[in-house]
Amino acid sequence: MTTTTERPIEDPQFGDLDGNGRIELQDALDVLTLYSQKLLSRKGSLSAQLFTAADVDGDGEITLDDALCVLTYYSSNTLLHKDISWYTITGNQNAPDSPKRKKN
Ligand SMILES: [Ca+2]
Ligand SMILES: [Ca+2]
Repeated sequence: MTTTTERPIEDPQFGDLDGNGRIELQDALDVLTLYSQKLLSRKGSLSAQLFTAADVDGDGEITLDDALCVLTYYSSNTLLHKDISWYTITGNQNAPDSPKRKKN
């Protein structure tokens, strides 16, 4: 599979859009950027992998809610050192820590 990304995004993971292994403020900003690009109809070269990484609540769209979820994850886990799962924040059954997914 060939990828055409504007930025050197190595391997975007769920909520970790720049693929650096950490959920940080930058990842929330990246979701916001994708959201604003969508508003401007500049869909461009958004790969399926990046879309899945950005659509953390799994409703099939990249919206402000997704950015807020990433921000919540970042502030809860990184800043406040709580242990809050993606599933708790987003209710997304396809989240990597969803109990449904762990069964498989
Ligand atoms: Ca990151
Ligand atoms: Ca979404």
